[in-house]
Amino acid sequence: MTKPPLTLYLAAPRGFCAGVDRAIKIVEMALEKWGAPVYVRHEIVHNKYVVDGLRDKGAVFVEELEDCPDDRPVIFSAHGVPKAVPAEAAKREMIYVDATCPLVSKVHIEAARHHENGLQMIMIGHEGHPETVGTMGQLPEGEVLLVETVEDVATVQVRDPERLAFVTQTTLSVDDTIDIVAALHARFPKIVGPHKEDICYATTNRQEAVKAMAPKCDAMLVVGAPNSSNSKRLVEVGSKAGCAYSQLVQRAPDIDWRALEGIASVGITAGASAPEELITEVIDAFRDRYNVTVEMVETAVENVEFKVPRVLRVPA
Ligand code: 0CJ
Ligand code: F3S
Repeated sequence: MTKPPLTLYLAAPRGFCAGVDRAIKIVEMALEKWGAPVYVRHEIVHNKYVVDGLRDKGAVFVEELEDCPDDRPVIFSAHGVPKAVPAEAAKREMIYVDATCPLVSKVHIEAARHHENGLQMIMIGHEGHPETVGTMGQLPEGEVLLVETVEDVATVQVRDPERLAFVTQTTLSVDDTIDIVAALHARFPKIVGPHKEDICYATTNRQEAVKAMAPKCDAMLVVGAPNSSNSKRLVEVGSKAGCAYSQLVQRAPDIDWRALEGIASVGITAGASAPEELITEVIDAFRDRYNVTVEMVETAVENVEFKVPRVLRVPA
């Protein structure tokens, strides 16, 4: 039987960012240095395949520090943790390694600096997301107000409109955030903050590639997990940029082949926490069913790398 032709557009950049790469390396190197079990507070990155692979090597994933014993090392996930978490680990004299992405730590430092200058903080982020919880948890309760939408900006109750600063989650939609920042500046002309927002290079680049790719595609698949903020944003960006069928898939078996009937082109990308193996698995599933021609849609070249913490670079 002859297979139907299909153009497969592959976004670049896609998949792992420097912070995810570093966080996974931290767990692997900790296992080498200290042996199993090494505890990890929260999924190191939001990907089941990555987490399962590390669990097989001896990592134990827990949600809270209180679920860890005192005498085993613990690693904090790439998304960051409230200040109380390392403080508690230190109090319990635990060995801990912070795998918070350096670009998230940078936001933590900014928030602390504004607070020291007496400014009340507004965070643009998603309620309950670990990065938002971690960044808000850098400052005392009530010092960081959360806004998720332009509508929230209209109703947020601040202490003093003249003494405000803002930070953002690193994985937001670039376009939605422009509107929220504009609303903040309009309501609070004195508010201080980053030049634009705190969205990281990886989030920005993956959204740009999707914008370039989406208008060419009959359908778009984003390889990523349902709890991955940056992956979900790529699905939204795909729909908004003109690809009506834009879907998140964790792995090849999730592809809804019936929904793809009659298509001639598919765009594929992946969130920052999705390993390339899973992208290859999805591409191979298309090759099984179609006569595939692959075309790259490259909008940026990345060469960012982050060092692992010193404790893992020196011999035991
Ligand atoms: O929060 C981060 C520093 C991004 C980590 C990588 O992506 P992921 O999917 O684990 O996390 P998000 O839900 O934040 O996108
Ligand atoms: Fe860091 Fe951005 Fe990746 S904040 S973990 S480089 S998605």
